[in-house]
Formats: sequence, C-alpha cells, structure tokens
Amino acid sequence: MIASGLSGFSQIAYAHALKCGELNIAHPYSTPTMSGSKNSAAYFMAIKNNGKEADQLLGAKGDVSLSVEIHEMQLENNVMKMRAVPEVQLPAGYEVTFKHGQANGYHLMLIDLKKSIKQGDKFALTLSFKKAGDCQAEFWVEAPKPDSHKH
Ligand SMILES: [Cu+2]
Repeated sequence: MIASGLSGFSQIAYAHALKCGELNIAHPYSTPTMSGSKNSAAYFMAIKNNGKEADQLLGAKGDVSLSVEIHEMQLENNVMKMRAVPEVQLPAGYEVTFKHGQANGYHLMLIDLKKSIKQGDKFALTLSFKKAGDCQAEFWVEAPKPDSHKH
C-alpha cells in the first residue's frame, strides 16, 4: 500500500524491485550513516508474498557490515525503541513494509559497518527466506526525506 502521505516521494520514479520466488521485494534502500555511528539501517518499501503459503524473512548478510540484524520498531511511552527479532512473518497474500520512520515497522540493522555509507552508494545484501531461499538485493543509499517522520 502506498500511503497518501508519501505522494511527495521522488523515489517512486527511481523505484526498483526484485522477485525472489513468490516474493516481490519493492525498492531496497538505505540511508547515509550518521557521523560517529558504526551502524546504519536498510529498508524496503515493502515485501509482498504472492504465494499461497506463508514465508519468513530469516536474516541478511553482506560485505557492508560485520553483521545484520532484523529490528522491530515499537513505540513505548512515546519513545521509539528498536529490538532485534529472529524473523519476520510474511503471510500469504500480504504486503509487509520495512520503511524508514515507520512506527511498528521493521528494518535491517547493519551492525559494525566496514565503512560509512553515503548518498548515492549501492551495496548488496543476501536475504534469507525460509521458503524462497537466498536472494541478493541491491540497496540504494538515499538521504532521508524530510517528510519521512510523519506519524
Ligand atoms: Cu535498528
């Protein structure tokens, strides 16, 4: 689903997507590393499961960082917190979003980057799914949009 609040996004025009088995992975992207940080995060506009059976995102890895964790954002007492989760459920016929600045959303946390990533960079991560298997996705590094923190 594309929320109307995102209509100002220029990234629609530059969107890229890949198929991994029955999964459609829309627009893998990341944001530039903040100065002084060793970590960064990677996102997708959405992963849609077009299959008849549920799948799970089990993890990701790549050369960009020592490890990659799946994080879930949760609002606790008005503070946005993130915690690592072992997997993300991808129910059949559903679309799960992993967007920047989204409450109760997921993202991939790039832990201990080997070098900081900047706008315009691209990097690959291998995504592991329970049913669809391993697929390589190219992530485009984009500056966070000013309207991306709308709630
Ligand atoms: Cu995180």
